[in-house]
Amino acid sequence: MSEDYIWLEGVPLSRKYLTSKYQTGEWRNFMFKEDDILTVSYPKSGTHWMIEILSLIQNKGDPKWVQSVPIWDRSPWLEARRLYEALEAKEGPRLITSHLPIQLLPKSLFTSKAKIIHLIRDPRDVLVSGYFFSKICFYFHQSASLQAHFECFMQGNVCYGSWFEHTRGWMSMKGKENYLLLSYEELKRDTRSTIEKICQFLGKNLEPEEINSVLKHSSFQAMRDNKMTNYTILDDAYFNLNNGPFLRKGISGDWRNHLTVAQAEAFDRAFQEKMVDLPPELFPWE
Ligand code: PPS
Repeated sequence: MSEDYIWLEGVPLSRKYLTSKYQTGEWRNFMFKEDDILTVSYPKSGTHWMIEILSLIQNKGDPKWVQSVPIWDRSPWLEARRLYEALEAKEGPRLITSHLPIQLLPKSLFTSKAKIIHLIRDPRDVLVSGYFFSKICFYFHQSASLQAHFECFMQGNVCYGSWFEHTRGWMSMKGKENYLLLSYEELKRDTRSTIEKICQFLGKNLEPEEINSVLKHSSFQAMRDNKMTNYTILDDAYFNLNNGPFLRKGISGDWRNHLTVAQAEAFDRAFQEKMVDLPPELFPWE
């Protein structure tokens, strides 16, 4: 597995995704601007859903942009070399994405007023989603079994490192006015209210019918059908979509269909141990 990753400050990152000089963390020279909107998330937390929503909010619900420009060009990942170069040339307000843990972000983020949306998801669903993702994405190490993936995940030996550390790190921003913490679960449970919360955070006023359009075009089915979002336009060097679609199930609680009782219990113990000092209401799942 180790050949799939480079380790930066103890965090495993995909060698293939970063490529050449970015393996030393070149993106840390990036200059954030006041009107940037950064989505940060541990992989498989609903990042693409958030980007689709933000892309639609930026256009007051008009789907033209999401239907004509690939999602990775609309909100480039900071740590992906090709996308980083495109980012620097972009006019504001820029949408930017990152799966990096907080300590690997550029210093300029913390002195700017750029808005940060931190999206979290039940880590058991993240784990299961990541296991299936590793079968279709060449950037991620593919474990031989769910049990093997479970062990790697619990040890933080997966792309972007420990979910626990990643989540704690970004949550340390809580209370800052340019930081919004959201969960996949609340987005699922009450999508409209969560979209309204995002609009309020961004200072965007959308009419009810514009919100309806955001809802419609960011639905699971709409995103699955949108070739600018579902990765079907990329060549086979990145994904093997014969092993499954990029948008897999889009539900909360799928871990119940995959984790054994022993795995679920081991997970609960680890969660208690590592997150015990944080208020339970930050984690809105059962
Ligand atoms: S990535 O590749 O790490 O950036 O993945 P990420 O986008 O963070 O997360 C992928 C999971 O989000 C689900 N998804 C959605 N769920 C509900 N509604 C919408 N619109 C939606 N869009 C993406 C996607 O299906 C992945 O979850 P799983 O559980 O694998 O289905």
